[in-house]
Amino acid sequence: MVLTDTELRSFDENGFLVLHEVLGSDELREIRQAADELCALDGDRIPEDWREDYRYGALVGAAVNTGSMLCRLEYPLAKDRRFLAMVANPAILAVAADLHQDEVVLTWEDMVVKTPGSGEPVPFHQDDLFQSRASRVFSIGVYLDDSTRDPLLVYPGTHQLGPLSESQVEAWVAAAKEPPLRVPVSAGDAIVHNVRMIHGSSANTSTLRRVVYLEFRTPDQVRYDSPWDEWWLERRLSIVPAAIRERAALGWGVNPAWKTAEAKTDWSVRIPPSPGDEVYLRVDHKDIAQRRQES
Ligand SMILES: O=C(O)CCC(=O)C(=O)O
Repeated sequence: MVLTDTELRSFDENGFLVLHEVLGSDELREIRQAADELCALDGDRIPEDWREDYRYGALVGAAVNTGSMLCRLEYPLAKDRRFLAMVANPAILAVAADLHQDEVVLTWEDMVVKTPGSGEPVPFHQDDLFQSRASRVFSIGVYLDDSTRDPLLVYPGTHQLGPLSESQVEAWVAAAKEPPLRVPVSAGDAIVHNVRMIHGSSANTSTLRRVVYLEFRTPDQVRYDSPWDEWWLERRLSIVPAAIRERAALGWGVNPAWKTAEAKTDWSVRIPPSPGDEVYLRVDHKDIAQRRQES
């Protein structure tokens, strides 16, 4: 275990946990460079088969896919091997394994880009797209930039309300007696959040803020409590082993602050083996719905 009992209890009670210095300075520099390069692409310079992954305008609401301000980059692992290597950061995998107490599989990856002056807030919400209904899901948001002036805003404990509709979230927030809690962090830190905790952020008027969100579930959660099936799971299972190999190939270590993560984790036990040799780095979330329609 890398998380203490106090941290585990706090996560259960509040629905979020701050992890400091998950990325060391070298890894942070590499990931930022990868993000800079991908964010700098626009128009015809974006390879054709990546275009649908570049999202503009706002993450939610009427301004989704409007204008030219990048707000989200989907499926980053296939676009730069450094993002893939980051998935195998020992701190990230050890925290995921501690919180699930089981094998883990990556079920979501994207980069939120809050461009300064874009004016688009992230309205309060629970993450409900493709969600598990009966079991706990969490996402690890790795910060590439300081969020001091544009932090994540959370309502601690609200994951305990269970799944809510958009209008129920809106009503709950309107009636809340306390303002949301600001959770500012530094570049290289991460915030784990229970996807049911009500969270959001204001319009970014300060500096660029990018966060890579990595959601982990267990293979059985995917099998028995998710919209996906064994076909999708098999492809997803190839990602973490590929990330471990990529990280070793790049020679990336662990930030000294998380040395125990490396020492205490026996990856061969916690990471289910990939069912085949093929590596799938862009396993679309919508594939299952499309395949069901086609069959
Ligand atoms: O990083 C943020 O401001 C929130 C992003 C978020 O909640 C989401 O992408 O669902």
